[in-house]
Amino acid sequence: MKRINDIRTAKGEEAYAYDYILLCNKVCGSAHYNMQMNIVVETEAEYQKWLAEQKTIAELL
Ligand SMILES: [Cu+2]
Repeated sequence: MKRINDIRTAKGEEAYAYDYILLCNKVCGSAHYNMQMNIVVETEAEYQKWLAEQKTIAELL
């Protein structure tokens, strides 16, 4: 997305902003009405950086 937005910005066009929401598609329980998550779209490098910063369960205990 960065490449596309760099091109759009160079053209003087507004950058795209993606905001996806994941919704549960089954009536799975009492909290189903509020089962949603924000999906973040990143590059592989950004994901690997985020992953390296996460703690393991053992580190959290
Ligand atoms: Cu659900």
